[in-house]
Amino acid sequence: MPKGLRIYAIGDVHGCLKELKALISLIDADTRERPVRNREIVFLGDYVDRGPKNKGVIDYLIELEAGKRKTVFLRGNHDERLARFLSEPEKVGAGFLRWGGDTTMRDYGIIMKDGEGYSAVSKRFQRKFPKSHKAFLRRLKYSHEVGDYFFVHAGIRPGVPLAKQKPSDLMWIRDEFLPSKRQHPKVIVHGHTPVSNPAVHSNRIEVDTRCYDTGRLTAVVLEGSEKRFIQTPG
Ligand SMILES: [Mn+2]
Repeated sequence: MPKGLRIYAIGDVHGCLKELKALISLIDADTRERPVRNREIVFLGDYVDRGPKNKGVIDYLIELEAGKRKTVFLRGNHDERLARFLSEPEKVGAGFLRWGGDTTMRDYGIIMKDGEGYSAVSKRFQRKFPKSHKAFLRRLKYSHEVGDYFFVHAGIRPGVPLAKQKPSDLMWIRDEFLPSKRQHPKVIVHGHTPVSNPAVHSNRIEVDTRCYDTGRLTAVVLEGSEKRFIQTPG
C-alpha cells in the first residue's frame, strides 16, 4: 500500500445488516487505536440475497457513501442480477429466485404469487424499488486498484491483463482462478467464494466468511506490507 494509506476491504454482506454495522464500528475503533493519514473502506460486493435485511443493507450503504468515511463499492454477481431482474426479468428470473432473490424481494414487500411470471412480479417489484437504490446499483464498480492490490468481487481470469478482464469474470469466476498459482500483476483481494477462515495466499486474499450462516463478516486490513483481519464474532 502507498505510504499513509490503510484499506479495509469487506467481504460479502448478503443482507447481514447487524454484522455490517458491527464491523464498521470495529473498523472505526481500529482506526482510533491506530491512527492513519488516509483510510479507505472497500466493499467487495454481494450486498443482497440470502440474509435477513437486504433493503436495510442498501439503505445503510447509501448512508455510508454520503457520510464522512471514504468508501468504494464494488459489484457482485448478486447485485448485478438484482438490477437485471428489474430490467430483464425473463433472462435472469430463474437464477435470481433460485439464489436468494425471493428474500430480497420480500424485504421490499413483494412475494411472488402462485403461477405469476417473472415479468409480472418484476413489474410489481420495480414499483416498490426506490430510485436511490437503483442509482446505487448503477454506480457500483467492477474493480478497484491501489498500490500492489486489485480489489474485485470474484477474481480474475489468469493470464489476461487486468485492463482486459471481462465483467462476467470479475463478478463470477471461481474454477479457473482459485487454484491458479500464477503471480498475477497484482495481489487479488476478493470475496464470492465462501471460506471458513479468511486467508492470505501468495497471489490472492479471500475474505468471504458466509456471514448469513456464520454471523462472521470479515474485513482484511492492508497497510504498507502488513495484512491482518478484522471480523465480527459470529
Ligand atoms: Mn458472489
